[in-house]
Amino acid sequence: MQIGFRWYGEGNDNIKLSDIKQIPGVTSIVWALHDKMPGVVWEEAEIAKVQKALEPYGFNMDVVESVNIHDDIKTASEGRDEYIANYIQTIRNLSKFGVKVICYNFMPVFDWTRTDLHYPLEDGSTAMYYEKGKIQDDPKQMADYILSKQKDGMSFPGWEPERMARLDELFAAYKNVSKEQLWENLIYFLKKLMPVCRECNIKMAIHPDDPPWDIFGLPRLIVDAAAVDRLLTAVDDPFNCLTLCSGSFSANPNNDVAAIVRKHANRIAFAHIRNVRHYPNGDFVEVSHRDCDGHTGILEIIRAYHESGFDGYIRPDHGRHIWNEDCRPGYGLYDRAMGIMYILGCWDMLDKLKEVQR
Ligand code: CS2
Ligand code: MN
Repeated sequence: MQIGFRWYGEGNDNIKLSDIKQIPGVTSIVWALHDKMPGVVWEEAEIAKVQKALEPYGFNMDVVESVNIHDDIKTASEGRDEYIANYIQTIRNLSKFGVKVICYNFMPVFDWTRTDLHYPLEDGSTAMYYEKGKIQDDPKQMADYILSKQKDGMSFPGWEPERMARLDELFAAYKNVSKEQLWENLIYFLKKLMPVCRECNIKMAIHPDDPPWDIFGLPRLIVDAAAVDRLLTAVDDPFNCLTLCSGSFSANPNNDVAAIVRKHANRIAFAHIRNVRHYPNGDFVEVSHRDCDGHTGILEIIRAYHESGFDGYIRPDHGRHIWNEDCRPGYGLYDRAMGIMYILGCWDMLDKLKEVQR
């Protein structure tokens, strides 16, 4: 298991690499070129800049999150093959820098969706909250709210203002895309990529839909264990992998993340550890990584990874905003650093127990 930490890049994140260096165990910076619109080739010179920034700290750049996918690929519109060719060129360019895993998602229009980015928790911190009743029929209202939270030019991945300005057009493009067609489009995309992934030794690791259900009438695919089975079977290739995001799946209390880990450990390239707490009406809030603070079953999930001999990348996912930190929603330094210590604490103890049991 290798620990990663998501960092948005110089000038795009208040967190410094020198801060991350002080968190025990971190070896990988989970990065992206956040100013690239979906569909555009990531050029070698741009990738080289990130490499140069990471080098002094000894961090590797093995995991990219995300190379976002153009809507024409998701909707099978006319630009799809051209955008797939660009994606393939990006894979080739990334491979020159030793990248091993590309995290991506196949969510129509929106990436993660929340209704309150700073919901007050009882301990005085704030965290991201999803109020089911608010996600009804007005996507614009939600998009405006999320966009209003972006400041100092730091846009949220998947929420590019340029795309959000074309919301009507985007919704129209998905109007005739059924769930089955979206599946076909995902499989078409992956099949085109697999030979290149093999050649470049880069795994494509899909992130589940967050939350794992349809919103605003848009179909969402990667929502439960059955969908994971379907994806991994439809393109049964060791380079077709998962980013198993515990918090995204467990927003639906029926999802058993540890069972997915046990079943598919060899196809999980990247693990996100996030804890959520559910409310009876279907709302949920993100909480600390400590098992008993939420309902995700963090201990069981970590145990499942450990027992499976997981040697992929793992990172803490969204955390709370604590100690008055001025940070990106869900992506502060402090709570995620504590998340890492929790993951490592569990992992080291499991290692120890295994050793004494020998
Ligand atoms: C989120 C997503 O759950 C998460 O990690 O912050 O934005 C995620 O990075 C993307 O959906 C991955 O493509
Ligand atoms: Mn995640």
